[in-house]
Amino acid sequence: MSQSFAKNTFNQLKNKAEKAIHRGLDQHIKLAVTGLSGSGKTAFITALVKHLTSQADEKNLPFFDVIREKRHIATKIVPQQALTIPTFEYNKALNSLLPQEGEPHWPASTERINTLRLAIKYQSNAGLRGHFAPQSTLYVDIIDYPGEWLLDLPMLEQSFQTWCQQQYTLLTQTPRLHKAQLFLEALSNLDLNASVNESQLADIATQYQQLLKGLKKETKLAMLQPGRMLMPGELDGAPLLQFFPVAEVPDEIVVGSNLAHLKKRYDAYVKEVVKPFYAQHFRHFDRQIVLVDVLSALNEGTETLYEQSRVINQLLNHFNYGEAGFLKRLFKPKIDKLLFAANKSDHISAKHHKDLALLLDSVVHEQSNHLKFDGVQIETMAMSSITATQPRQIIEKGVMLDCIYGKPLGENEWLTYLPPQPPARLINKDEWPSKGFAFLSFSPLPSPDKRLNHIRLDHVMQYLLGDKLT
Ligand SMILES: Nc1nc2c(ncn2[C@@H]2O[C@H](COP(=O)(O)OP(=O)(O)OP(=O)(O)O)[C@@H](O)[C@H]2O)c(=O)[nH]1
Ligand SMILES: [Mg+2]
Repeated sequence: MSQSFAKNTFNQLKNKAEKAIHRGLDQHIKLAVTGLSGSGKTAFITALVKHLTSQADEKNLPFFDVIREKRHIATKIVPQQALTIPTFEYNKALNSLLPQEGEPHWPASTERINTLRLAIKYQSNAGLRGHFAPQSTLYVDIIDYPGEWLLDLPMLEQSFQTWCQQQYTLLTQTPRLHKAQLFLEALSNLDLNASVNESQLADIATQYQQLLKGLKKETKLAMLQPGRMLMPGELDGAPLLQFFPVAEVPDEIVVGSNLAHLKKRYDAYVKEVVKPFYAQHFRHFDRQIVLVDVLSALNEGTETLYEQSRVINQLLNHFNYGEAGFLKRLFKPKIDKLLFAANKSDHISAKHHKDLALLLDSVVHEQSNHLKFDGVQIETMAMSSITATQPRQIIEKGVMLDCIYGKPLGENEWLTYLPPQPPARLINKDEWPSKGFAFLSFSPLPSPDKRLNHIRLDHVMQYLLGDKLT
């Protein structure tokens, strides 16, 4: 009997110790904000900081437990841990959304990697019950980066040969084919087996870069590689970037030939650019939000929507997932909670948010099924980091219409408009509406009281951080 008493006491102590260590370990988390270019990463981070640092009230964030339970003390940006990476320019982003004077505008597209650390000070539940550590701080590390750079991650597993097969095939199909004519013509004049001709390679690489830039500007196609051709950062003009896909790469390549040079540059790009970027910044996350701009993809049609779906599913292969017991996390952090967010849901009426979430659910179904099996918690939500519209109900011919009101991007007039209903699952070409979809984009709303509005950002915070703030 005394033995079992001792065992029970020991177990209780062990439990307590584990809980204490657990609490200690949970003081830091790394949040992966993932999304293709234009999906809303920078806007999301700006909104997260703004709401936590200056709008953290119950009315604004009712579904974030730490706020609703009045346990949030204060949040602020604190010095980051990574000293070699520039700091996220929060004030710059906020000033463009809430300017002292003039029209608000969206923050610019991100050109280099940057980071930010948030400290959330709160009253722990344990503290409320009269135990030790009444106040705790959760540090949240976030990085922001050009979405284009994310597109390179699949290249980590591809040889020059397999990359060419994939990319060249895409260039010879709709919707790329007619835009790729000039590049394909220039390529047909290149003798791959001839001795290297640096200037010809540079010219064709420039053509390829123009093609990628044109595709980026005019479409929402997601498979545009190499990403640094679109957003070179410090690599602008480097020979490392002067490569492009060719029709066929034989197993044996003539030494010193044009083809040998292309392969060498591809290999160097993967080894010296993609790998270090991945190794330094894309490991060791604890939580992840994947922002997806499903509505813009719908605007363009089936090819874009399916390509976006393929790329997102592929990208997720590059993060570490799994159940994160405290010992496991100590040695190898893993993402144990993942949120797929159908962003910019303020572009549609509220009654269709559910359809949007269901559509995203079917876009990511392949990976999420797989990850759920491995014990990862997954949720899909329609949200908006920064709402740019207001709901308006209009009665037309006796029927109540749920419209939205806002200023379409690049226009001067305000508009009340009835947005289309998104499909509630991935639809194929035959099911696609004959006129396609036409969702509008909007400028940010002016805000005299200097507050930002959101849709379900509090649900997002609760899902990603709530359990770390108990
Ligand atoms: N209506 C609405 N539009 C948004 C929202 N978030 C982003 N946008 C729009 O999407 C655009 C891109 O958002 P960013 O936050 O710059 O996207 P990003 O993922 O950081 O893009 P890169 O820096 O290019 O990788 C913005 O300029 C806005 O037009 C949102 O919550 N609501
Ligand atoms: Mg950005």
